[in-house]
Amino acid sequence: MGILNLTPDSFSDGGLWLDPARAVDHGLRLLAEGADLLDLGAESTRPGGGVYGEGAHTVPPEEESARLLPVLAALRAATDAPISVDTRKGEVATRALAAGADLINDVTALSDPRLGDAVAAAGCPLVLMHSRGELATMQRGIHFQDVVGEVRAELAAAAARAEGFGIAADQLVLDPGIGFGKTWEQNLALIRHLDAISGLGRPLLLGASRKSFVARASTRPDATPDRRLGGSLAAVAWAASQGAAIVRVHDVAETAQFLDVWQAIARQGADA
Ligand code: HH2
Repeated sequence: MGILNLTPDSFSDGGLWLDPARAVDHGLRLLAEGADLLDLGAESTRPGGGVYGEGAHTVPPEEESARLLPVLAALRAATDAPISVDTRKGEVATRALAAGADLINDVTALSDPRLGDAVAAAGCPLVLMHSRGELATMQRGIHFQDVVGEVRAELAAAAARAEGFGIAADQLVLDPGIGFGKTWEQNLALIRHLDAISGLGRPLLLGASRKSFVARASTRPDATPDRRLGGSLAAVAWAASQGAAIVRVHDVAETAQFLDVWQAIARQGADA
């Protein structure tokens, strides 16, 4: 899944793709580089209370839609590849689905009931990502006793909530929410034990690309987001080895090559 952020303030690529024509070109480039699907986001969700200070500002649905819809419409006309829209707002999801989006990626796992209604009406896939608390403060006062077990239980509860909207279990993709209300060590534990979440029986998505835990866990804790590819690939390797269905990444060409070679080596092992 190639990330296309149509925002002025995303933590790693904010402001790069504000011009709709450039954004469309970048989306098509990500597909040419090997992405199987795109994730369009028009509101940054970087959490507050930690490394990102007060975090991202909430964007009104009108503004989010105005950033999103021209790019979505142009990409829809240019490609049949699946297009995901990263939004937590039912109003934006409804408009995006009407404009041809194929799936909705909700980092708040149905905080807006109208998003549940929109997905149920469309019958499309929905990514339910784990997070705790409000985006503005979620990096403060983090407390888990058993991060893997608690994230798994809370994702199971989110899946049950989705079914309450009439969303079928087979529409759901689950995501542990790396960086959302977790310490850097807890992020590492979730990646290491992703297979515990696959026990819920749904495909898994991992979004670790360029996140701050990558720098924190490395010998270069000051590495800026554009210098975190190596560590991001380590997370992709752990995701792939535990059967994750989707990795959400900024660096598509490098990740596609990494996975091609990883799989070729794995196949070689199977034949030997
Ligand atoms: N992470 C981000 C945004 N959306 N969606 C899912 N399902 N999983 C994630 O881990 C995830 C996500 C944050 O990354 P990014 O979009 O690069 O930054 P920002 O939120 O600042 O736009």
